[in-house]
Amino acid sequence: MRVIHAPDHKKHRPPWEYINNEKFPHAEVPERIEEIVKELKANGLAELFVAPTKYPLKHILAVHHKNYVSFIKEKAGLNKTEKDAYYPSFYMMDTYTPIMKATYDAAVEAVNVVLTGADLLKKERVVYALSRPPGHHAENNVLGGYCYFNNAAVAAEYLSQKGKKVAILDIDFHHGNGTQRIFFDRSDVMYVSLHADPAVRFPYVSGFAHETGIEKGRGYNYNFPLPVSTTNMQYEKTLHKALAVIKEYKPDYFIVSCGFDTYEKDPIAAMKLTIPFYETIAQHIMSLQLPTLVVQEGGYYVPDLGKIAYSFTKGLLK
Ligand code: Q9C
Ligand code: ZN
Repeated sequence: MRVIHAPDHKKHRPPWEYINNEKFPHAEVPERIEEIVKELKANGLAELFVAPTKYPLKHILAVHHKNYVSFIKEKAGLNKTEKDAYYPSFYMMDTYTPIMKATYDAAVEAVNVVLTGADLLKKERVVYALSRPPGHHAENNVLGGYCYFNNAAVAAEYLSQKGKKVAILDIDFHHGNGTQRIFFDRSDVMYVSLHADPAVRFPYVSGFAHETGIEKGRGYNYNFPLPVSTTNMQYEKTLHKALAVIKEYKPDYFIVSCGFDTYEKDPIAAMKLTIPFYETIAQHIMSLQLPTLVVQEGGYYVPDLGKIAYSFTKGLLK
């Protein structure tokens, strides 16, 4: 196992999110990742850490429209200090996802983190990519939900070359509308997601069970919306169903969009999963015995993020 981590994300610090005109301190802070790093290292896993290598922009452009990519770069460049925040008027789905001076570089680096992880799957059975900012809400030309470039989607596109099949399991609290949309018409990348019912939770507009794919992608998209206050036991039952679907697909690679906002104390979510249960989730994931790339998505209760990630990691290492 390897853990990929890089420092550039720290300068990307969105100050506020606006929810119905009201201003809230932003949940997606740099300390999220640093807490995970601290705890994994404190538990003797420091030697697993590697820095990312740099990849050409073409891998991002394979998933995102070129005008969208240059929009983020250009607007980031307009900010004078690291505290300036640009709330875009185009290419956006919400008022939660400002472009900061460091956003473009951080988002590019997050992609480098996951691509480095993808390449390491040649010799590792599992890699944990500590990507930040997160990615699964970002569509081809839409940012939102704290996401700019869709890290998991770029990795999936990269790994799906040469006729390989990739399955993405999304266990973030929120539906990954971006990832779903990017692969909705494709059969070589399957998207399977467990998330809070979108009728009542972000992103509201997608994640319903009837969304099963279009054209060639029909039958390769699976949504498992869950009650907002889902417990370990309910979650595990649905996880079994999701993993059975993936097993039957027989993918060459397995990507896990891994959010820890399903945790019982998460400040922006409401599920009831407990710290030891993340080890169980990871064990179920590893039971598929596939080359597995874990991509960090959400998770906002900073004081316990390290413990959650360590619990999850123990399951990956079993
Ligand atoms: N009151 C990720 O976990 N905020 N993004 C909703 C509703 C948006 C979460 C606020 C949540 C986005 C990657
Ligand atoms: Zn989330």
